[in-house]
Amino acid sequence: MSVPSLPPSLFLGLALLFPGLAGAATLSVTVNDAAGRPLSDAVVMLEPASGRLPVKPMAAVEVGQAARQFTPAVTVVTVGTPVNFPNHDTVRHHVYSFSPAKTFELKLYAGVPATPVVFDKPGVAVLGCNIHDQMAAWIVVVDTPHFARTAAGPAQLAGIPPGTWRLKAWHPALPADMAPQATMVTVGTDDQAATVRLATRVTP
Ligand SMILES: [Cu+2]
Repeated sequence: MSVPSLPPSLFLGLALLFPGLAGAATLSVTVNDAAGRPLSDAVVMLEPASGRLPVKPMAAVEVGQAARQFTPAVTVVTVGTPVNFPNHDTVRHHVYSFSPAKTFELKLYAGVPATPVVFDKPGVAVLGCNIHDQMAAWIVVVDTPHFARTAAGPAQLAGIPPGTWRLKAWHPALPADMAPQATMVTVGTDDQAATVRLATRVTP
């Protein structure tokens, strides 16, 4: 018995299942410091040149405290995301942010605060602890579904439709309260790479 060949209509059906992927490209973004060295923990995002794309709040995001440090130090969330701040230490912490992106205070507490903090505006919230001056963390709130971060290699922004985009990049080494730095990029149908140099603080 011979194997029947697939009807052409099946192939058409498979193509229609993924219309959003047709022609979408991956943009690899390297973020360098002022001296041209690549930065890890940089946050990159793509916004449309005009208008905005719908975003969904993320679920189950945590910025914990352990060994008197925030963990992780840098967190990226979409607008509207609730964030929990569980304290895993035996000492109490007093977590706050005075940043315009989100001003809040979780007064001296142990364990898990009863309600999460909702990050409802785009921007960067700088976190501190009133008790432990060395504790610092950053929550980057993005108003786009296209975001990524650098690690050992470039940040990978996948599934980007062709067009002109505003590429924004941010890193904790930028001067305090400096907004993400923007540049325009044109994305085609092929994968491509971009490099952003940030005016980071000079480190000795
Ligand atoms: Cu503390």
